[in-house]
Amino acid sequence: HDRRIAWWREARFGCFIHWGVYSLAGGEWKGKPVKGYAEHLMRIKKIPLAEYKRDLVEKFNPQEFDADEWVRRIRATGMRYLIITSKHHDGFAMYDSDVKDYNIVKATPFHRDPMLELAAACKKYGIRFGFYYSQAFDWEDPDAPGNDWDYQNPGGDLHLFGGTHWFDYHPDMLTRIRKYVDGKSIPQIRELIRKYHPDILWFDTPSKLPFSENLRILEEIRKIDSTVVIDGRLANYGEYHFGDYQSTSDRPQEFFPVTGDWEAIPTTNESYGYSRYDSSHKPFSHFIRLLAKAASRGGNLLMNVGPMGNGEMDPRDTAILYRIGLWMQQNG
Ligand code: JFZ
Repeated sequence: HDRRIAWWREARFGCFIHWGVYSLAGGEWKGKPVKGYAEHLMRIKKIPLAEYKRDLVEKFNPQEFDADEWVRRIRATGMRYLIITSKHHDGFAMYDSDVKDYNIVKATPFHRDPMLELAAACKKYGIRFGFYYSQAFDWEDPDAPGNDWDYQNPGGDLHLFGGTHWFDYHPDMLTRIRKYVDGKSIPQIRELIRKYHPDILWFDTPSKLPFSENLRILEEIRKIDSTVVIDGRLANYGEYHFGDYQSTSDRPQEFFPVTGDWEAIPTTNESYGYSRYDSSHKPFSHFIRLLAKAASRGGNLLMNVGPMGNGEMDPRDTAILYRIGLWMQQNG
């Protein structure tokens, strides 16, 4: 564990990126602003899969995407690692997957693999690289928890605290959950490891799967990769977590714990995915203070940005990154 996490302990500052076909909608649906996390669009508006495909997937063509430019910007900000959404809750793979055709190379007019390009750019500029992967929620898979509009599957709401153990009341879901985990989650995680050799894997919303399933995923990862760093949201049981470090809540004022290896994940505004109507961006000085606070308490800051559907970063985000970079240059 100590050897595995050594680079992460020194890194201190990283870039979290939420980018997917939902970025094209940018927090707007049928001409109206949508409240909440922009990456939760499909769930919030209960968009049928067929419509989500037709209006977002088949239109996703981020021609302005330039991996080199993103990574140079991240490096200039003083960030030392990058974690990007390889698959968020919508179930859509932002990389070339052999497991399912529901991915950016096979299902969009873009036909490129941005994760391959980012992995190469990170290697070139000495930035550690890894993936967010939604192992639990998957609104595309008919057997996964979460989609109660196409499939009537339970576990639909985010229900972070109140909705745990929902599967105890739906024993019928257990075999189907296993089918999803064995048919999509584990094979896709394996392929991410084999194809892109990530330094870190970031999992989320563990309460959407039985603990035993999350643990099984962890075991499968460790069978083929003993060095990839794993966040604490994959398998946790109350206070105990089986990852390499603990992820705090998204609210940085609740920075916890103050001991052990931990990471906070503030986003620039109130949404992780790009939202054109959310202009609640904090000043750059806010993040400098968070960084100092985290570092002084032995934690990392994984600061989130939400690039746009055309592949460019949001100018409101890059303005903040630029100012942080200047400060880092002067105060190192
Ligand atoms: C989850 C995701 O649902 C969200 O879209 C985003 O990816 C974020 C990083 O993680 O949302 C959460 C999960 C946990 C908490 C808050 C938001 N929490 O514990 O406070």
